[in-house]
Amino acid sequence: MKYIFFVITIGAITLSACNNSSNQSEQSNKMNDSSPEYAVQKVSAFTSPVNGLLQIYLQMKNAFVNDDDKGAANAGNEMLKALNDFDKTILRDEEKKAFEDIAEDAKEHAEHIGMNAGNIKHQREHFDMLSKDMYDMVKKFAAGERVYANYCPMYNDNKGAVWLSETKEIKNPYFGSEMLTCGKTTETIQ
Ligand SMILES: [Cu+2]
Repeated sequence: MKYIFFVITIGAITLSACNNSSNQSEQSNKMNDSSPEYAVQKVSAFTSPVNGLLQIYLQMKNAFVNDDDKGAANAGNEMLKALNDFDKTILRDEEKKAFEDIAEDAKEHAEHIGMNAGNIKHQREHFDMLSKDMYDMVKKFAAGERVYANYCPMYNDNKGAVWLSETKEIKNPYFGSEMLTCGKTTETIQ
């Protein structure tokens, strides 16, 4: 119940994040009545407080899969904004600290991804860290939907790296077209 206000805030953020891609035609059809109040009505109420952040993360992940540095940078900027705008007043006191710890770290990585279009190698280094943060986030606060933790054993000189995905199908965001199917699913997070 306490999550409903969250969802409304995050829903608005998510919708604005999606506007430049798939929602565009839908948006423009409803230009006249698509006030934020109208838009959030469409977001299902009882989902996770961090689902909006997850959606932006998944957009970013898919940009990296497509070797799209600019798309990743856009998502990085959206992520930074969403983290800054996140309404923590809905969280219980004991949750606030945990959220802030993760969010502070995530902001730095989101920011660096946002300002490094043209240097996808460096963006991916931050994506590695941001993925760890998002993993902690969905483990702590629940994702609001099923996500998979996928693992690439080769990234970062074989140190390995995890990413979250909406699908079990391996499409590697750390290597993109260079090694698209490298990796395996290590955990299903409900
Ligand atoms: Cu950096």
